[in-house]
Amino acid sequence: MGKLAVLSLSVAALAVLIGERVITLRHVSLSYRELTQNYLPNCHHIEGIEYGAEDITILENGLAFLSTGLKYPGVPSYSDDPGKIYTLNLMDSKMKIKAMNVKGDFDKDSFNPHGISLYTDDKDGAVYLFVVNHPQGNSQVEIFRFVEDENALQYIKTIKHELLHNVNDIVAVGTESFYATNDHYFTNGILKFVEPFLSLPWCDVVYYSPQTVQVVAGGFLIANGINISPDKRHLYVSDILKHKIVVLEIQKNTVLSHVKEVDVGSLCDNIEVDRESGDLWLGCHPNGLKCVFHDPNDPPGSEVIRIENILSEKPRVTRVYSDDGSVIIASSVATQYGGKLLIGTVYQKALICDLKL
Ligand SMILES: [Ca+2]
Ligand SMILES: [Ca+2]
Repeated sequence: MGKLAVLSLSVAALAVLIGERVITLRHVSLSYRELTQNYLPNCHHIEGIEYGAEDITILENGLAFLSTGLKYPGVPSYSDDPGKIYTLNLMDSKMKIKAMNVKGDFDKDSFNPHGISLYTDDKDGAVYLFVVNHPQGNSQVEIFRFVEDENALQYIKTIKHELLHNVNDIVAVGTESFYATNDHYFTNGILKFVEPFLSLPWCDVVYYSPQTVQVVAGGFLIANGINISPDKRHLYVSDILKHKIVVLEIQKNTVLSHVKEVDVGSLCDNIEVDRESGDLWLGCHPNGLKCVFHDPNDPPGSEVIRIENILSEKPRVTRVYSDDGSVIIASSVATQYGGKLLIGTVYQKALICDLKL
């Protein structure tokens, strides 16, 4: 066969591959989906949040922690300022955020917080905030102790490990131990783009303790949210491009068994778990393609999904809130407390609404 014929065949094969990939990615990103608006009463933006609150979690007493100002490849960033952690007291009708002061030998200028998780030590009641941090684009986990009377975070330690290479979210299970999700397999910029383009399911969940670090679950397309059931027996992992929440049972810290996958029909990001009912609250992207292009004239919308009775044979998946992006863009987390629903986003605002359950 002549060189020209080989070249022609190669170009044709590449064109077929790219065409197949484009069609697949349009389905994966749910780009055909029509969103039905579904609003809640008394929604308003949280004053002072303009550059995202990618993750939010709430203490038992109603104090919410917001991880803000994320800078991440492929995600717009409208501020050069370092990221910050804010608190918002949901028991206080003023609903004003407060920036947390970070104490100790910690580099605040490169702080780039992403997923967060709270852990309360049963022994002494001390509260720890675990934060995924990306200084200079790296991945590491910071552990802080919450100093309540000063609304401050006392820096304790930084954890880096080669298995914690693309950490997105985290759930703390001890004062120094956690499960974390990697949202990519590769660390190289081009390969990180190729990985989801080829739908390579190579993302994983890592268990970390001072004694043991190991991959405990794999096969995720992009694992970008993780949390634990109130009885600490099950882990929930969001596999955003498969539109599924994966349920894993913790046999031992390092031994997980696959229980089931629940379809959510949306690209869900972080997972918050109601400590009383065990319900899952999910901040989701209804249209992934719009998230990639983030055109201000055709913005990505937002969606909040609740899953009740996830361990039963018939989990109930409910769309609690939907917006086409005219109110809030690219929601990544939703969590509720005392009749209020908080919605955070990757790079834009945060919203608080009344919840009618
Ligand atoms: Ca989280
Ligand atoms: Ca996330």
